[in-house]
Order: sequence, then C-alpha cells, then structure tokens
Amino acid sequence: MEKNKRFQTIINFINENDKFILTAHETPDGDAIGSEIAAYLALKSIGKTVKIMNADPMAEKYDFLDVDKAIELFTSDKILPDDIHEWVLIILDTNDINNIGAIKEHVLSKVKNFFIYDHHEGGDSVSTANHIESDASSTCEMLYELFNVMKIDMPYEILIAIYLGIVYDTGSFIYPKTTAKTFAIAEACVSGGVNPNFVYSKLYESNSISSLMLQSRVLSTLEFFYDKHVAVQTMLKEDIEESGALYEEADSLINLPLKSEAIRVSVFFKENLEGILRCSMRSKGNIDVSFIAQIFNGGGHKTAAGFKSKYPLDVIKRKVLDMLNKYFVQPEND
Ligand SMILES: [Mn+2]
Repeated sequence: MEKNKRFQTIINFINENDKFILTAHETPDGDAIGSEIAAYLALKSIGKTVKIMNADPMAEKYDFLDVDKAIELFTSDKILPDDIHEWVLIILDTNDINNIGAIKEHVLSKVKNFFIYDHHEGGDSVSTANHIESDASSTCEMLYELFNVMKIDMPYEILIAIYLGIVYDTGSFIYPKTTAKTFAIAEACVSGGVNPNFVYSKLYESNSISSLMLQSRVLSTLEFFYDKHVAVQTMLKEDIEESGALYEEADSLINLPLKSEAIRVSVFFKENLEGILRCSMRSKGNIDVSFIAQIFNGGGHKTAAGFKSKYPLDVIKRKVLDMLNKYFVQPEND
C-alpha cells in the first residue's frame, strides 16, 4: 500500500500519456544509459511509443545494452516528430534541467509535459511533477522497484541494463548508498540470467588503447595540495586530441587518487573538444564537495559533484582550492 503510493505520481504520468521521449544527463554514464534502456523496454512492453534522445554520445562500452539501437544523439538539425506537442519527456538520473544539454532548449520546450525521475540530492526546488529519492543507490534501482510495483515483466534485457546501472553507480556495491535493497535487486537480476563477470568485463575491461594513453597523460598532471589530502588532475583539449580517446573515456580517472589513503578530495578539471571546462569533485568521509558545485551552478551529491566553469583553468582552480580550505587548514598557534 505504502509502496504503491510512493510511486503513484510517476505511475499516473505513465498511464496518462502514450508517447515518451527519454533523456538523461550530459555525458551519460552507466546509470543514465542503463535507466534509459530499462525504461525504454519497459514502456514499450506496455504499448507505449518511446524514443531515447541524448545531447551527448555514449561510450562504446554501453552499445551492447542498446539492442534496438534506440538511443539517438540529439543534434540541432535533428527532426522531431510532427506531433511533438503530444509527446512527454522523462528526465532520468538528473534533477537539473540545465544538465540535459541541447534537449532542454530543443525538446523540453516543445513537449506537452515532463517528469523527473532521479536519485540525486538538491532536487528540492524542482517544481514540476517529479520523483526523487536521494537515498537510492541509482536511478536503475528506483526503476526496478517501479516496474515491480507496476507488475511489468522484466526480461533479461531489462535486468542487465538495471544491473549495469547499479554496479556503475555503487562502484560495484561499495559506495555509501549501497543497501540490502540494492543487493536484493542485484540478486533478482542475477537470478534472471545476468552474469556479473560479463557486466564487469563490459564496464571495466573494455577500454580502448587510446583511453589508456589518455589516462597516462592525465595522471602525469597530478598535483597535491593541503598536505597531500587533495589531489588535482587536469585534462586539456590536446590530451584528448593527441591520445585519440573520447572525452567520456576520462570519466573514471577522477577515482584513481582516492585509492590512496591520504587523499580526501579528488578534483578533476577537464576540457572538452569545444574548449568547455568542467570541474568534477569526489570526496571521502565527511567532506562535502557539493556546496562548491552549487556555488558555481552545478550539482551532485555530498561526495560526488561537478560544474561547468566560466572561468579559465588557473582562476577556477584557485577558487576551488580556496573553498576546500575549511576542511584542511588548522588554526595556527605559533
Ligand atoms: Mn545515477
């Protein structure tokens, strides 16, 4: 009863509409892609018309999930359905409409309505219909529960998408929001035929040689601050060009410094091929990096947040490091 009530707004939204466009955040990760595929297959199975449109390309390692080749890259010359005003948009894995790239301007503005389904913090101010559970491990975990309540049959193709999203967003079941429920859903996925080693291999053993070259370049930029408690890495446009890797292949490099015990915060400045500079931050323990992201109009969780910088690298680097000051600088007594 209580469980059904919990999902009632999204269930109503699904029941009241027929044509759905699904999207997720920019540089879509494993949970974003897994959510899109799982939701696409589930909505189609109950007779809905469904499209997936993303503002950014996805990493090739996720191709195997998209058996229908349903994920479309949105570009400004993209032709939308003539009856676009009869479609609705579901935004997955972000509660910030500024985080869906060109979809905001070109699709969100034209559809009949939209719904946010997400597990990030900071969505309290979202005024539209939405369903946000900031204690959920992943959007995929929330989708599994939703489809379960809706009694939607979940075949292997849905389960593997959900499992991949959960593995990705929990760092293979170790991040703080990993719960008994997360394991129970993972168990259901494995019981339904998902092979954990296969998913691991797809996620973590499928990188290109170019991405290894990019990793070597980025790691060589490593700098330490605050008595080696803060690590900073930098990737410039030429690192992408000269290694031949894709921008999104740098995604996981921010996690490397945190494997060292002393490092409490890992900061990664990355420039894309258009020269746009993004700052990503990860932290351990009680250090909150989301407040920094919010100051610069970004978003995320306490231990994982980021924003797009309008300042040049040297300026934003100084600003971010200064804001971390409160965690690391002891009052001087001498
Ligand atoms: Mn997620």
